[in-house]
Amino acid sequence: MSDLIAAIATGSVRSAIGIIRLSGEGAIDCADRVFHARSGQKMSDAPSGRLVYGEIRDNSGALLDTALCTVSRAPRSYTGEDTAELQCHGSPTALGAILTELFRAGARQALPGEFTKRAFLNGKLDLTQAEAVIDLIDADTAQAAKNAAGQLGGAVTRRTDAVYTELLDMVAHFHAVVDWPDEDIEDFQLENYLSTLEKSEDALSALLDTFDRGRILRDGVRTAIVGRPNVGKSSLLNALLGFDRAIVADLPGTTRDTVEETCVLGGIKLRLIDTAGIRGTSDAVEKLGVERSLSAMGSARLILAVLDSSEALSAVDADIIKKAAATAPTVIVLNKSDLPQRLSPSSLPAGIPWAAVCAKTGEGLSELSRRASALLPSVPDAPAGEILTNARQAGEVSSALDSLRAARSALSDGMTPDAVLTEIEAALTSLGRLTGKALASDVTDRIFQRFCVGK
Ligand SMILES: Nc1nc2c(ncn2[C@@H]2O[C@H](COP(=O)(O)OP(=O)(O)OP(=O)(O)O)[C@@H](O)[C@H]2O)c(=O)[nH]1
Ligand SMILES: [Mg+2]
Repeated sequence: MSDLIAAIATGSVRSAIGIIRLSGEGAIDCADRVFHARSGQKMSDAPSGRLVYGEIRDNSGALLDTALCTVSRAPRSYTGEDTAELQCHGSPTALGAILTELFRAGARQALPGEFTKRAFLNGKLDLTQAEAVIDLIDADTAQAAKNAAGQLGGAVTRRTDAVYTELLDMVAHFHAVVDWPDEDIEDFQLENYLSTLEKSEDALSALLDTFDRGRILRDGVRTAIVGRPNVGKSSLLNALLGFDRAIVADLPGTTRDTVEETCVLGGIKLRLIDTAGIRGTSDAVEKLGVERSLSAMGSARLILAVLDSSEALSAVDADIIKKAAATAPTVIVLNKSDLPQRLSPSSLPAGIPWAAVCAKTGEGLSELSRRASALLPSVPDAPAGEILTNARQAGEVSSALDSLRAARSALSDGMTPDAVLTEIEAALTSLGRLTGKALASDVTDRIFQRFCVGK
């Protein structure tokens, strides 16, 4: 067991309950030094998982809080070590004082993520699950939370494990034949494994295909709001956010710099970027703003091209729409729908979705949200957790896939089994890195399990 760590698990905001967690060598004894059960029972004598009511006192005996304490013993705990949890009142000041007492009693401050790191090192979670913990905590939308929860339940690993096991069988078979020539092991024929390779490739590429959607789930869609000055871009930003973030004024050229804010629209997280109105200008600062608008448009995943529908479509409007549509999926926003209309939707370029909106009242925003969602990738019916959201994980799946493709082309080029197997082992190493397991011991275990070498 590792050294004893302690931390406030519930953050530093005032709340009804605040939890302090202890894990490692001596966790339960340490809890006993500051926590005194009303019943007089020691936590070291309490059964695992039972909530015990009592008092927390400092080393001079002064009462710091009344609390519930629970202990879990290794290996049946979150970290796999002895742990104790103190459920105190959620006062950051009182929690700080209790933590200080625990430090006095032998614990040290846990580093960020250290409890989960220990859970991983002790085999309680694999790497994808450990990463899901932080994704779940950080999730901004219900869908993102659901997916992270699914990953925490091991959904990513379940998908890749089937591939890992089949490839491992293949490698183990090869090594068994080469390394144990005297054993009665069925001859290794690479061709017999062609369908395994194809199936594995399909499974990994289907998983990788979910990453585009996954990135959106986790990080949100970079969405640029662009248009001529004064068409109502900042008003649209404020309307989508539900609060006044950007300055709105009846003065063209109000927004000079880009303004970024996050909102959730139709269950999708958008990272909105309000930009300076695009026009030819001699003002040096405004010119810089316009350059930023164009660069925000260039890096956007979605563009909202705003027009003032109380005016006829101008050449600048048409140019902005053309640029936007050539850059990223675009929705035309016909703003100011409350004013007499001079812009007919029929004058808009065909094939680009549009929505009539009044940024002042919020009318039409749900239609806009439907049009925008329709442009974003969706994974129909992907069960929760089976969408890849993490760039590291996607990188490993992608390199495993590259290795499998290389293996298959080596096979069809008539290369030796050795050359093909090297690629497959590379794929296994990538999949092993995905979940955090080491390949060498897996191959050895498999050889003995499957082929009963030496009995
Ligand atoms: N009637 C009406 N006026 C609107 C609407 N949306 C915005 N406005 C007005 O249009 C003017 C310009 O709005 P802004 O949101 O500042 O426009 P902008 O596109 O951000 O302008 P710049 O930052 O200068 O590029 C303000 O007077 C707003 O009150 C709308 O839906 N209806
Ligand atoms: Mg503005």
